[in-house]
Amino acid sequence: MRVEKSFCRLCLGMCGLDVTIDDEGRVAGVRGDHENPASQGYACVKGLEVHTALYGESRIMKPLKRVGDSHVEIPLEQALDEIAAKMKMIIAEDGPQSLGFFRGTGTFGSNVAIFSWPNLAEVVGGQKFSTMTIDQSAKWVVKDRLGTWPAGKHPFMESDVFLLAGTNPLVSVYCWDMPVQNPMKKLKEARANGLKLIVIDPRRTEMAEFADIHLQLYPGEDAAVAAGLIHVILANGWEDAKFCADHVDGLERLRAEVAPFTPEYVASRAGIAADDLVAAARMFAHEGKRGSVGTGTGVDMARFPNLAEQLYETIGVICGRFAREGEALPNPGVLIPRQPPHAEPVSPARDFEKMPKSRVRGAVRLMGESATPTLAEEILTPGKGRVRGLLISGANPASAIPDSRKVVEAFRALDLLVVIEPFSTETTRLADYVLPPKILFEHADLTFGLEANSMQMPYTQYTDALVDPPAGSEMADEGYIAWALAKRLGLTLNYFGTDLDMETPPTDDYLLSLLAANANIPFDQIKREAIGGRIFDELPEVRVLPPSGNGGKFEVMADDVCAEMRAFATSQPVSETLDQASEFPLQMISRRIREVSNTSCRDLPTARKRAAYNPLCAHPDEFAALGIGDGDECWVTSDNGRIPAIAEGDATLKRGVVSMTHGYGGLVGEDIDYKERGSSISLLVSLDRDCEPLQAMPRMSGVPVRVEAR
Ligand SMILES: Nc1nc2c(c(=O)[nH]1)N[C@H]1C(S)=C(S)[C@@H](COP(=O)(O)OP(=O)(O)OC[C@H]3O[C@@H](n4cnc5c(=O)[nH]c(N)nc54)[C@H](O)[C@@H]3O)O[C@H]1N2
Ligand SMILES: Nc1nc2c(c(=O)[nH]1)N[C@H]1C(S)=C(S)[C@@H](COP(=O)(O)OP(=O)(O)OC[C@H]3O[C@@H](n4cnc5c(=O)[nH]c(N)nc54)[C@H](O)[C@@H]3O)O[C@H]1N2
Ligand code: SF4
Ligand SMILES: [Mo]
Repeated sequence: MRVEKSFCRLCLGMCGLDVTIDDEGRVAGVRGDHENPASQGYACVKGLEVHTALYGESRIMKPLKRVGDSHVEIPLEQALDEIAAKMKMIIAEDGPQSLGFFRGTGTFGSNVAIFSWPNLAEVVGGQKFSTMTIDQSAKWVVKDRLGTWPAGKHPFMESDVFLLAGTNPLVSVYCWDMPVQNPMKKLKEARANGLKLIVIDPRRTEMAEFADIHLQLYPGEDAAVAAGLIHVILANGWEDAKFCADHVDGLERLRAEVAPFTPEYVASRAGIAADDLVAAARMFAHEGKRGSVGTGTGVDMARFPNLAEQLYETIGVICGRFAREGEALPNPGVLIPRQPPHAEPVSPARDFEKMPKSRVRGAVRLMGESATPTLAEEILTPGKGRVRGLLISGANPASAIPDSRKVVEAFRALDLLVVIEPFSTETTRLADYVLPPKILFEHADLTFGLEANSMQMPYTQYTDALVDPPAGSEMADEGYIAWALAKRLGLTLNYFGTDLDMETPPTDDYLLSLLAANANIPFDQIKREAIGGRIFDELPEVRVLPPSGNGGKFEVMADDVCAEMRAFATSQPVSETLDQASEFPLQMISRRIREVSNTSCRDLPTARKRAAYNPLCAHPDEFAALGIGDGDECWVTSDNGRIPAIAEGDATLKRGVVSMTHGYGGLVGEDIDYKERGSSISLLVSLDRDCEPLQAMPRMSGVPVRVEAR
């Protein structure tokens, strides 16, 4: 037995782990690494059982090829030959845009994989898809319409107030604006330093338990709440007037547009108390001096996501809550070095207006990606550019994309479906080829994705490959697969400006060295010193420079935002839809739980024991009003589908709101036992109705439903 340091890669937390390896060279157990300077011993229940996934029954051991209705094993190189031949044929017949490259959250399980698919798509000229456009695509829209402050927001740990809306990092271990490794510890530290917290969420979440003010709104009313907060801030002169004069365009227009959003009006729309709204505005903008606003999936999956996200970000803008001239950035960057930014905004680039739009529904492309909500239609709509071949890495879109009935129909219509996936999933069952990758402790890795997301200190971790893949398996990494396909297509793959040698397969270590090519610390030193994780606090601080004089302006009320504001103001308030006499009187939101991650980890021991199915949660009074008791079987129906569920009372939910965890259920059309596998809430969401017109983002939170006893 020996113990080695590594990190978990089941979610973006990338927690440091002590990995026990037995004499046969297999992982026998893992523990949170108390010496890891970032995660400080924290690991969630999934991480602690992660080794069981390595050797579990659902692990795919060899490349598979579909023959008729079943899969047979096929040697890797033969699979790659056949896949490349099919890709060539599709390109020759219909052009490279007929190939889609889909990247999911599983690519964060290997930091080389994060880049392999986009890089391959780039040289092939295919369409890029990812889960970001069924997640927080509104953030990309807002960057493009509001502008950015390159020096960044006030860091969470140095703030005296923070507003978090639609995010629950204590469970999700994910947030764009809060350090998430060991989030409870970080939150308690920040609170001990005097941080005040405002949480905006329809559920009294684990995070809301720590809030000084919890605005328990109806889902889909964030635009009202954010507009109301801005209204109160501007009405009292609590904005940073100097900052606005220097750096903001459109303030008077903003003032005019938020004028109708009085505390009383917002209170009646959103189901909160007017006094609480005013108190939150005061706490944030008047009493608090440092600190900003962070949002999560709750805001960006509900209706009017672009508007709501924009207004929340605008609160930070008008209060000038950004790192200013002379301040040191919290993280000078280890793998991704930061250049000293100037204390000024970059004007909105509106790149989404410059990219060609999708041929279906005219959805915009964001950051060069096609909109995932249009993928099924891209496949099913005849015409030039129809997606005929789809190559998926680290995703389970047959379950995760809303309206899975339509998605599965589309996947069945493909000429080529390739999935790089370690486990048997709903999507692998539809695939023509499945290529299993090495995972977790089987390959070397670097915490690149963590640094790119929320790491607010100069931290990085390197891990060696600690164990071999299971005996008798044939696995290939995403990096190798992308290289091998590019080679067969006669193309040269490029990582961060470096062309790969297309004669010699790249080693894992070489690809990682490219990830670290621009790092502030030489890769060799990282490999020596960051096993176990290391904060490189010897790196020189990066301080914010004075304005260059060529800076831009934030645009807080552009024409299209203004049009959305008016559409929202005239939309039916959620509070008016909750009448029991209406067809769909309740609002379904999703609920992340510690035991599973999206569609993943459902087969880990604790998930099987504690969370085999996903209950339907609602306030006990809600169930009482419906005549439904705890444990009763019921139906949940939306305008798009009906799923079975079992009721579980939960007083943390607002009346009128019900919640279930997403990622459960089986493949559409398969007969599964709900108590064993749960139900898919994807079936309740429509890809056609209630979408944000710009990027076709469906309404995935605040879905109108009806609940009846079964
Ligand atoms: N109704 C509803 N639907 C939702 C959501 C919701 O809140 N409500 N959330 C949405 C969000 S935010 C997202 S991001 C999507 C998630 O959508 P997906 O990314 O499609 O879902 P995951 O289950 O995270 O899929 C990750 C896959 O990667 C595999 N994997 C794990 N490790 C590796 C690895 O090292 N390499 C490779 N190649 N694969 C690996 C896992 O086994 C798993 O099958 O779901 C969305 N769907
Ligand atoms: N254990 C676990 N961890 C995960 C995942 C997982 O499935 N399980 N998924 C990973 C992924 S892919 C992502 S993107 C991140 C997401 O990370 P988060 O965005 O933090 O996701 P959630 O924990 O679902 O928090 C969303 C919150 O929004 C609230 N909400 C719902 N509707 C609304 C609304 O209309 N308005 C407001 N203001 N709030 C609303 C919900 O009640 C919930 O508390 O988590 C990641 N981490
Ligand atoms: S929070 Fe859990 S799943 Fe995520 S990295 Fe840490 S141990 Fe792994
Ligand atoms: Mo996500």
